[in-house]
Amino acid sequence: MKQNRLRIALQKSGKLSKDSFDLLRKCGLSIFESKRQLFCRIQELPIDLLLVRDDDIPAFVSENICDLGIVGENVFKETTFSEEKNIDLKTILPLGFSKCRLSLAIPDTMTFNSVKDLANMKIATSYPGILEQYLKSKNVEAEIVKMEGSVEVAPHLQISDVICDIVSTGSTLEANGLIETETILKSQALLIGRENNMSTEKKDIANKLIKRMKGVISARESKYVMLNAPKAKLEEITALLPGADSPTIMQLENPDKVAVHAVCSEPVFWETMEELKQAGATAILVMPIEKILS
Ligand code: PRT
Ligand code: ZN
Repeated sequence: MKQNRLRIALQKSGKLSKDSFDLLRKCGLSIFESKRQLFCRIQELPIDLLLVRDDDIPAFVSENICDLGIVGENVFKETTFSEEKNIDLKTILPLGFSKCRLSLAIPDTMTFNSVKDLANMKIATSYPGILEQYLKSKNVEAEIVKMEGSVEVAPHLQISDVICDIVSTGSTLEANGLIETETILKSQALLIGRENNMSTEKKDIANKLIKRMKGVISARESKYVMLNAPKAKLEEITALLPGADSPTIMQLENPDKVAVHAVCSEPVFWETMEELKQAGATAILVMPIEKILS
């Protein structure tokens, strides 16, 4: 009988790949990558990975070639805005990596007060669907020039007046004499799937994987904190622990002191540790958590 294996589309090589592979590895999947390989069979669960260009991932999922995919929100939104037919895609889980933004940027010689100043200008972008929606929402009419890449050189070549492109650190814009003015979309990697149903077998595998992914994502931010506290200061100290549900309190040999152990679901900064110390806590340990299943 043909095995009902779940197929996931991933970017083969690029800014999404490493974190996508790392996430799946942390979910217990062994992945052996090879440069020429397009297909990767997972041993631990009935899952196959299809390694492709990121732009093809929404279509692979909507056309039922794959059941799930990991893609940037920018590419996902562009597909859903620009496809004529109603494509059957949904976001299952934001994954919190490959963060970037889609922004408007102008030459540093140009003055800019508001997006209204872009009326009748030429805007170069690889994201015409998202840009069109944005301009419509602002009641601005401008000419969109579609480019596949190297958008940042468009104003130099007089292809456009301004651009709308992906920004991460901002160094590409700066190197090309451009200034970021408006953020149109904040993006991160998404796990996507179809609206319509999968077979029960596939759904079970997908749900198992999604639960593990959620566990990895919440563990990423969470820390296990251990400290000793004077009993008299216990309330003040536990109130300082960020996102701690119900700490474990244990009596120490010294009758005036207790040990406090807690899972903090929000980042524990140096400032928090300094405040804990000031409140009387000692031996403060902050440890990473690998997995959480709740
Ligand atoms: O070959 P393939 O088609 O699969 O890959 P690709 O070259 O189209 O995409 P890739 O790997 O560059 O990016 C994949 C996804 O990563 C994007 O769709 C975004 O969701 C996300 N991402 C995160 C980024 C960036 N950061 C990023 N900095 N995508 C692109 N960039 C580019 C941007 O286009 C610009 O040229 O980096 C430059 C800006 O970076 P800074 O740091 O100079 O601002
Ligand atoms: Zn691409």
